[in-house]
Amino acid sequence: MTRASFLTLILTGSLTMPVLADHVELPGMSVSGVAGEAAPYSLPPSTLATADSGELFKKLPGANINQNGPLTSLVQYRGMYADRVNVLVDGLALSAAGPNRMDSPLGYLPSTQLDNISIYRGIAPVSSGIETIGGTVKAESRQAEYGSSDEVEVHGNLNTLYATNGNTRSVGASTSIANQNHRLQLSGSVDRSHDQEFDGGKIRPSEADRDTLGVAYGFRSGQTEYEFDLNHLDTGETGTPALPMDILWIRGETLKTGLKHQLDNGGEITARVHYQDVDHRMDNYSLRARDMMFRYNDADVLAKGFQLGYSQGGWEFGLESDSAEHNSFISDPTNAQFFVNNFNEVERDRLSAFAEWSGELSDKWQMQSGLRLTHVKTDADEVNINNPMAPPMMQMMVMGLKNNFNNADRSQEDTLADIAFTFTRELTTSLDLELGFARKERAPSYQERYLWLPLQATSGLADGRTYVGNINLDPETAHQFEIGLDWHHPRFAISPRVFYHHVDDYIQGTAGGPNGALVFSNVDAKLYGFDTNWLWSVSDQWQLDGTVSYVRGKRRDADDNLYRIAPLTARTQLSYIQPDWRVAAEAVTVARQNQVSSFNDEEETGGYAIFNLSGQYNVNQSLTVQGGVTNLFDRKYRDHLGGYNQAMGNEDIAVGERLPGLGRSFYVGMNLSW
Ligand SMILES: [Cu+2]
Repeated sequence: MTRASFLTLILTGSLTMPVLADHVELPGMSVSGVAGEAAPYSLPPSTLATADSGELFKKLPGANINQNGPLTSLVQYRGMYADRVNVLVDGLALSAAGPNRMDSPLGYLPSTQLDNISIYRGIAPVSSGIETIGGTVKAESRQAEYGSSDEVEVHGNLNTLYATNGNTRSVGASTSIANQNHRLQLSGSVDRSHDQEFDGGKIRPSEADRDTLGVAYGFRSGQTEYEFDLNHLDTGETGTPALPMDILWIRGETLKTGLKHQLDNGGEITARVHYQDVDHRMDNYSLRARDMMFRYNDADVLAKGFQLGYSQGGWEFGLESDSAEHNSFISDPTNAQFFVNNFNEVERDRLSAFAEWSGELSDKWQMQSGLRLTHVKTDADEVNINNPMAPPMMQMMVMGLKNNFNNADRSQEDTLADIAFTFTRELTTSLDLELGFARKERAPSYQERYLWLPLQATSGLADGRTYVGNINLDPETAHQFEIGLDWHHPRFAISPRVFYHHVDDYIQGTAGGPNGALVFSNVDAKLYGFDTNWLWSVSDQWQLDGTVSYVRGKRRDADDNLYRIAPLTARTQLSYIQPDWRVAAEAVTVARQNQVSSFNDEEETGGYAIFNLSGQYNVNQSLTVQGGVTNLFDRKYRDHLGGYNQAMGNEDIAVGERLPGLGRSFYVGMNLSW
């Protein structure tokens, strides 16, 4: 048993078996030959208090969430977020229809359908994806398994959640028929909630509405397996108070199909194609008080790609390609003359190949090493605007921007080279050392390059500033260094990591754009910090566990901090565990964040602590009931990553004020499987 599965087992022990039965076996795990934690690292499923899978991601070391709305969780890992983190949902790097990532990757996977969420701690292997400068996160939905014989088996799962805050109602269900050769699964989910509350009023708009539907089919015979997956997402009216508009809908399909074939020489061949087609409409007046102007924005994405892979022994090779085409068109329902081509047929195509090796250098040292080369090609069509109501000076400025953009050479190509080395050395039977070095690159996003008119279409930055793009941006290049320990005893485990990222050509807004806008520019930055998880089995029934995460992000070429960096955060949980039930009390303690970005006019936030209680009871083999309370003392706090209110007409929160965190919420749920 590896060390991570040991951690997992004692954390989940109550669900299936008495706790100590597992870690009495401990000495066995040190000779399993796998030093270090399992990668990627995940936590066992815990009680669900919201419909948002991001809540579970936050429990991982170094992990946090930039929250722009109840279903718009953007992953932050060690201070890097949005386009910098490679988030895979069931293995796929999803493209976003929304130019502000209202359809964030985790928004495609409701918590009632989530099987697990994991992170490659530290340096993500090059095999984990294209553009992994900020790491790779994997979120996986529940999948039906094959049967064990020709006999047809029927299985299923029903997951429900009710939470008082926002009157949240969520259901996720799946059912499958399978034998040893076929598996067919149907799944669906429904999420509904009203405006969320805090001590002092309501966060408006923060209602949510989302349905999903999925069908998955698998066939295996001999050494070949074939898979087909089709998922439909239908997000309805959902608030995003940190952004200038709210979601009216996000609708579309993601399809993927693939083959896996084991060769007689021990190798494995994989092939996969995917297709994603998502439409999105947002506006600035249906869910919030109207601004001076009515605005619609219709956006869409059409993405497709393929992956080919070959692995044998410790070697893995891959060739993959994807392309995404984005549109965003702004109109005015009260003025048929008005329109803006915000993004017109913007394309971002990637072609990438990698080779990776992992294995033992000696009986003490292990290594994983890889090289990935990527070619990124971006382009955009000409834009137009018609705004007859604008003052003449404004018209002139806008015409100048339009003509500059249309006359520019908008086709750009970047070549990225990623190199990663991680070494693990066994120091003693209970202590391993981990070292990592990498060079990782990211090409500019389409917003950073092709946002031609000062707007807030910034992949979800949500700082309230308008930005303009810069066609000639260079890719970001990070040199990453990491050192860590994995210390594991029968009753105690801790895995601290220290990291330093030296980023050249880091892309952020700098002053100097038209009309006070920030211009996306290449600057120099560094990010450093530490994070750890830890676990202490105090007795057979009592267990303490937690994480501590710290990151500092600074400019190197100017005296400023990076924007929207998570403050020092510790999560500490005390559990009382019995074979059939467990209860836990969790403290989330967050320090003040006074290292803020002056370029973004970022406001400081104060420190706070919130307390959560949870409980789980296994009624029998197939039914688990759960419940709890989050923010027990109804503490009013401001999440530093929560963004600023941009919705007018809420007497409880002023425009420009940092959005409050959620107030107290009681929740109950159950998980039934058959
Ligand atoms: Cu949107």
